[in-house]
Amino acid sequence: MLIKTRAGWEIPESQATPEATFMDRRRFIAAGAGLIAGAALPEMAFAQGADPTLDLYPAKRNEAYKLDRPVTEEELAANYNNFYEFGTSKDVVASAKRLGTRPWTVTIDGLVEKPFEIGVDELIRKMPLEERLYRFRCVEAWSMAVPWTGFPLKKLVELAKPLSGAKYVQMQTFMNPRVAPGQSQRWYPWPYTEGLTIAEASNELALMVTGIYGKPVPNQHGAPMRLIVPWKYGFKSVKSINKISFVAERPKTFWEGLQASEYGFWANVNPEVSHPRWSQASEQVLGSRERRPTLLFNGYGEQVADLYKGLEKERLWA
Ligand SMILES: Nc1nc2c(c(=O)[nH]1)N[C@H]1C(S)=C(S)[C@@H](COP(=O)(O)O)O[C@H]1N2
Ligand SMILES: [Mo]
Repeated sequence: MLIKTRAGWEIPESQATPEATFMDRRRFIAAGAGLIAGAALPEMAFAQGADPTLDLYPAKRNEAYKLDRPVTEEELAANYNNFYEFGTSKDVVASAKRLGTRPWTVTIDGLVEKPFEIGVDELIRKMPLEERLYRFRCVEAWSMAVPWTGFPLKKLVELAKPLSGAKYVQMQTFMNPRVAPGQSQRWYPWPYTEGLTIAEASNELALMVTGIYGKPVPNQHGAPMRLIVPWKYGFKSVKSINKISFVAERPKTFWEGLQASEYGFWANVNPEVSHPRWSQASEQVLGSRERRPTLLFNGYGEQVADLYKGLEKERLWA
């Protein structure tokens, strides 16, 4: 039994400025109208055996990726999550356990030589897994630093063999309101989708994540496979992906569909560009009383700034 007390680093409710704030108001209105669904869902427990890829962990760490701060404690990162499919609180561990992550089929389609489906374990075994220490910055102005295990998204792009007309990669989360109560809340544009340009997806930093802290990634962090793009705000790093589509037009993302004025397509981290409702100049480091200055591109400018040359007219920051 976890006793809930507020840790020193937790942001008091009065100061919290989460992505959900404006939605809470809408939900309140909907609740009043009796529209809330999903509250009476049967508890569905999925008996899951050992992860079929367990033997691949821990993967060898790639020492090229260094941190400027301590690694966040595993317990903290694992219990402070955003996964709206399972509710808007940070406490989704129990709820996310309902998601069955095996068997898990990933569909690769759109403008590719030949669309295909592949089981996630077969895909993971085809790919070169490595561990990387990355900083992570949520648009809500908290941050962490964790060891992810995964493979460069670039390798998956190569496997998919996109046609020349493909300009963007769209990644989509599973859709199953029976296990994910949040998906019964119809004012959200489910399923959760995110997108990158092919150039961004082919950047060395874009990591398809299958593990964290030297183990397969647990459900609340986006099992069995999620994206991590550490130079962008956290909402770009879509969880529990089951479909990857190569497309010609810029895909509309979940957060754009919800509130385009606050959450755009590019969403690169920039301390000088405030969110409409709060400053992005500094961040609350999980597990510490410290606020740190936020870095341009979350400190990854050297690797990614070139991607945005010639795009200065775009709204590159969230
Ligand atoms: N499918 C899905 N992916 C998601 C989210 C979500 O609600 N659903 N939240 C995003 C946000 S806002 C953040 S900050 C990160 C949080 O990742 P973590 O819980 O593993 O730290 O996941 C991102 N990916
Ligand atoms: Mo976030």
